[in-house]
Amino acid sequence: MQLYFAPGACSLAGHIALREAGLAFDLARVDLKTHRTQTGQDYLQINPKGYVPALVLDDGETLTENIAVLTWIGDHGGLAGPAAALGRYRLLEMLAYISTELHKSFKPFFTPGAEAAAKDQASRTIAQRLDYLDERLSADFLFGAAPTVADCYLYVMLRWAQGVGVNAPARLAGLRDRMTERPATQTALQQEEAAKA
Ligand SMILES: N[C@@H](CCC(=O)N[C@@H](CS)C(=O)NCC(=O)O)C(=O)O
Repeated sequence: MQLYFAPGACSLAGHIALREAGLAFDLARVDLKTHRTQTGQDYLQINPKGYVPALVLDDGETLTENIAVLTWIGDHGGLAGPAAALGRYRLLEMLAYISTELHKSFKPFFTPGAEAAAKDQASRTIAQRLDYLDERLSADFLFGAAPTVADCYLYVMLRWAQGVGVNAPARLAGLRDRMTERPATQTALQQEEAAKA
């Protein structure tokens, strides 16, 4: 299995989740400007959408989109989702919220030449969406005492928020710090940092 990633990008969520799950995988770094991997592969042949993540499974199938990649890792890596009756749907609901409402709100920060007003508006939107999650957080992680793939994704968003100067509300800051301390996260961060060199 191979995870195509760019250091610090949203693919970090899948990277941490794969480590949390203890699944065997290789990493392939993608240059998002040239669409080449570090071994010179044309990334557009792997994911014609051009963006990360892409997860190439052992049978050769390629999965893209964070929601699909993370759901697959959760299902195959024994990362328990929420136990309640609607558990699987609650997890998908959360992944969709993080992907389509939170992740997408960062767009002005990654758009060259975006105006300051667009970034200010984006910061307010991100803060509102983090507040929504913070008010509902009642345990160490989104669905209880152990992290799910949704926590891995939220963690990346919380790192980005820090990077663009949006303060995480207290409970979410605690979740971010707990995720940072986990060995899976530490290894993933070190590997992605080393891949920049
Ligand atoms: N809808 C996609 C979005 C993925 C995405 O935004 N990837 C970014 C990195 S966080 C990327 O590769 N951007 C480069 C590009 O769009 O060319 C998903 O959820 O997987």
